[in-house]
Amino acid sequence: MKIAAIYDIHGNNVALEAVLTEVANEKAEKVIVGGDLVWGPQPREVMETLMRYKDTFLFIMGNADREVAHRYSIEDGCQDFVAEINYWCADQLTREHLSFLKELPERQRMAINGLGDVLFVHGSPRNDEEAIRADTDEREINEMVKDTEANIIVCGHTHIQFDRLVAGRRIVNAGSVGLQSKAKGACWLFIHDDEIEHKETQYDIEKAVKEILQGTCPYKEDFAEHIRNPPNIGP
Ligand SMILES: [Mn+2]
Repeated sequence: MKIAAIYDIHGNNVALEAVLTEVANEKAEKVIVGGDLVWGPQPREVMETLMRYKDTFLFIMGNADREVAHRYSIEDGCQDFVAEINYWCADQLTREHLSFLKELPERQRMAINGLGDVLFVHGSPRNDEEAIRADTDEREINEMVKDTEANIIVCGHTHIQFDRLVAGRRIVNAGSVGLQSKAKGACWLFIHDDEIEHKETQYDIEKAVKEILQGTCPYKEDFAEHIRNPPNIGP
């Protein structure tokens, strides 16, 4: 079984298209889209791309999908620029897109030959806003994972790939397709046989920048700068 896990697309459609091309070339039989699909500069383009696969891919919700779909504001605890982008993204989407985002499930769980029970979540198994990082303390992780029996947990949310044996589990972060830190390319996971492989697909960053700057996203210059020069620290 070949499975692709593509997380944190964050409204970067050029990166998404490049990853989907590689996923198809690798002949992945299942694709899991790990949340935070649209919060970013090209929400409509990304949703239109993903909707071609709505009946074949598996999806989970990221915190930003909920925030966009329900138009979270400063009163809901968002920073002002986050709230501004939430509203703008929601305005770009159709009613169908918004209901699709609202109905995304929290998790996907799969028995994979050679690997066992694998749980796919956005943040941590207990909360999609909770960050698991390469250096998160084991005691903190113990609390986050104690209610799941899965021996492997695939997560995202923090936009940097890692693969750790911690808290009695293997925890693998897929990295971010469209708003990566510590990587120039579009990051994702390729699971094949009993291997979990980190992938980084090179994509046309200047094409993405051009499309972003032609659009009307608030803070579009910041998004363009981010994907040209990804920071070393995740969100
Ligand atoms: Mn997130």
